Amino acid sequence: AHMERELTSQPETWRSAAELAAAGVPLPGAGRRVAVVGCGTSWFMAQSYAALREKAGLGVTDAFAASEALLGADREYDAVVAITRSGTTTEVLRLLRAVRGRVPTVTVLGAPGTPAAEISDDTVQLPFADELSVVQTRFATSALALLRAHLGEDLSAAVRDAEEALTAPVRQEWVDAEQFTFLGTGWTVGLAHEAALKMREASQSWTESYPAMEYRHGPIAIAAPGRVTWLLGASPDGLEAEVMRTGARFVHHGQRDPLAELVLVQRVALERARARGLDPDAPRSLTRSVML
Ligand code: F1P
Repeated sequence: AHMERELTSQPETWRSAAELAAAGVPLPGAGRRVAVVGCGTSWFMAQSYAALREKAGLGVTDAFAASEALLGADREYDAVVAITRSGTTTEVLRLLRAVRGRVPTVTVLGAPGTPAAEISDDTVQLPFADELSVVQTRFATSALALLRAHLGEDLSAAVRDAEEALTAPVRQEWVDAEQFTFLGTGWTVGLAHEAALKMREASQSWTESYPAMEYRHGPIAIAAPGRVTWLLGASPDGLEAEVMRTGARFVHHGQRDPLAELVLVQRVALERARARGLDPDAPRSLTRSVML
């Protein structure tokens, strides 16, 4: 019941995240070149933040999987921001040790007192969003909510939409669907990857995810009746018609904040786990923190 309880608390934890951002947090300001890193869910949140920070005009922002970060000596970043719920993920620690002292500021978004926090110059803690579950929900979304608020966004509509997403119907055709492909553009590409990961982790579902326009360059070949193509965020011209021609179901709630739409997908993942007799709190082959 951890995952269900934690995902249900998201409107509240996003509100806390917005308050924390308003109170002031040590995150890189305008004009600084930033590399944002993480693993799994945290990497996807890094991708969303990178797209938002660049769009907000704050400066070059690149997201990397911690294991594949291109942070060689000839890459001049002013700051590294690592997102990590556990603060113990092997690849994140390796990366932080490698850049410490070379990159001027290393900031960790995560729990206090962890190995990652010890290697950092600054830590931004989200104690109200900590989790017991293996599968991340509120920590990740609250971290992104905090980052959005720090970029100056008003999150009140997103919080309202999240409340609505917690009571919206989970359609039986989503619970029964054979396959899902999640799509996004700009900052919602990271959310699409996260939506797909949630469904795999919690419910062993076959899911894929792509930038929306990339989907047309090959992946659409598997779209078919009984399968779902689910778009988060803005809809590119012509995409819906193209998906409809395949017979796949197209899902797009254009009025809802995309981060709140992710809450609905988390609920679909939970329902699919239940329908398959799986315990979403004991996902196959996963641990709360991945360490070598
Ligand atoms: C990142 C992560 C999660 C994943 C799994 C293992 O952890 O890869 O995204 O769902 O639970 O850990 P962290 O560095 O944010 O603690």
